Amino acid sequence: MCTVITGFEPFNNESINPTQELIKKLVIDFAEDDHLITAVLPVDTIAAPSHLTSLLNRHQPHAILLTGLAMGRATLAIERVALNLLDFDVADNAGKLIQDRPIVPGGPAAYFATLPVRGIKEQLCAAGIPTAISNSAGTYLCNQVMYTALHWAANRDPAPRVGFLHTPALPEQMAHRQRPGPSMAFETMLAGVRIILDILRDES
Ligand code: PCA
Repeated sequence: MCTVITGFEPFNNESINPTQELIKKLVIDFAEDDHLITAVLPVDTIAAPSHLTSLLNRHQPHAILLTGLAMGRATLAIERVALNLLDFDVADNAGKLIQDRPIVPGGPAAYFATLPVRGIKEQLCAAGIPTAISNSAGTYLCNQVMYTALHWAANRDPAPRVGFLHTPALPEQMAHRQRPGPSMAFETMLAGVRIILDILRDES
C-alpha cells in the first residue's frame, strides 16, 4: 500500500515553491522506501490533473497528500473542502486565465477532504507547528488538484484518503520584500509533513 505526495513548481513570478523543496527533500529521505510516491506537479490547468490522474492510476495509493504554497498565510493549513470551480486571479504557467468554469462539468459542487483534518491539526499543533483547518483551498490549481484527487477517489472501494496541505512562503521568499508577509522555516514545514505521513501510515 503506497502513499502519494505531491508539491508544485513555482508560479506567479516566484523562483521557488516550498512544496517543490519539500518533495526534493522527501525524495532523498525516502530513497529506500518504495511505499512513498512523490511528484512535483506543473502549475498548468491541463497538465496538472492529467499528470496526477495517471500517477494515481499507476500506483493506486491508499492515501494521497497534495501540497501547495499559499502566499500570505502564516500557518500550515489543512484544507477541508475542494470546490468544483476554476476561477483564476492570475494565469497558470501556460498562460491560461480561466474564470467561472467547473473542473468537472456535472460533477458534485464540492468534496470534503477524507483525511482526518481535525486530528492532523491537533497533532501538528501539539508538536509546536502552527496549523489551521482551512475551509477554502482557493479556486486555482491547488483546489483543482484536490478536487481531481477526491473525484478520482470517490468511486473506489476502499476509497483512498485524500487531503491537501497549504504552506506559507519560505523566509527567503520574503526577506527582500519591502513589506515582508508571513513565512515559515523549511524545517518546520518538513516536520509537519512528516507527522502527516506518519498518521497516514498508521492508518493503513
Ligand atoms: N499554490 C497555488 C497553485 C500552486 C501552488 O503551490 C494554489 O494555492 O492554488
